[in-house]
Amino acid sequence: MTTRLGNNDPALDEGPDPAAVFVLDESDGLLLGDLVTELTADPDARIDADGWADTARTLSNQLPVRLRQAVRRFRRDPGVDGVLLIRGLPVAAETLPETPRDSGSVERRATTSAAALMLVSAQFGEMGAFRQEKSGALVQNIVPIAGNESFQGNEGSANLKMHIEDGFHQHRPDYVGLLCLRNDHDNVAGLRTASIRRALPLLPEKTLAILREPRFVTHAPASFGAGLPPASPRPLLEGDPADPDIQVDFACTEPQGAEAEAAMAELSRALDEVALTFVLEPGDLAVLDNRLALHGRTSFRPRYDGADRWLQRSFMHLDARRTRPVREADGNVLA
Ligand SMILES: O=C(O)CCC(=O)C(=O)O
Ligand SMILES: [Fe+2]
Repeated sequence: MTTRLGNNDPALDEGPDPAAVFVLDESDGLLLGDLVTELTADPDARIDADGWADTARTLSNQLPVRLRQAVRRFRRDPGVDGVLLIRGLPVAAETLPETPRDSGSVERRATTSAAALMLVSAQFGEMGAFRQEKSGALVQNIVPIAGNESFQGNEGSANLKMHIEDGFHQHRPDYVGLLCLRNDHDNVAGLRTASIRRALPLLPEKTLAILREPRFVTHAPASFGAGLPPASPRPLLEGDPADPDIQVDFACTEPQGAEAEAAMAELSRALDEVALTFVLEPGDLAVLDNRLALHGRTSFRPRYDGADRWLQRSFMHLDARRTRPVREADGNVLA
């Protein structure tokens, strides 16, 4: 993994807060390997069926203590960057199949990387997915799709604008996990993140006051398909003015009027200035606190030859009870 700050000032090339990087050591790896073996033993097992995720949740309590401590700390205080980078997860790089090329690609089989992703995700919260996106699968493949190069969504390969995941949705995930299985051929695709905690001091109070008013409409992203009710105007910053939550999608949020538009442009500039870029390596899992940190992606050139960039994504909610009204039969899929 390499990281750099978004302002391209080499003097500031310090990457994320060091406390926000967790590297699995050899004994952690062995322990995690045993849990993965247990979850992947049955070749017919399906992640989204038959209580597989329940087993993953139970087994996740046997993850290395150091890792569970880091996750618990991050849940209490996600730090100035709102991202925890966990390095060294098993992804079976030697036997990894070709990068999927189908639109809407998901992983239903209990593969090594999917099992590792679910085990760690289960310590952050309840794994969930939206029925309207990626068919509600808990493990979603993030891969470039031919013909969708300029798409503002996970199937594109052009610069992907900064966004909170599912900012339009009442039950947007509290955490998003992105596990790298394979980076792009040129090793230039970067996950970008930017936290409101870092950007806040750069914004004048006059601008912040506008961002706290309900003057912004966030629409569902293209990946959600059509048929959702129209969104109503909301603030972009909510909660304690000194440490607010942020909800904005620079591809899907529409400011209402010139003043709101100018404030949103200022917010965008401030976030760009503090953004981090992570060129992830296989086995790197970035977990974002979706209340504080936006994410996006730099552009890259896919070849569609089976060796393209491949991430697996998970969503986590902190409270299963809060999402219960929209989860059918108390399952993992949000309607
Ligand atoms: O490709 C990436 O690094 C991030 C894509 C993205 O925004 C997502 O999968 O939610
Ligand atoms: Fe995203």
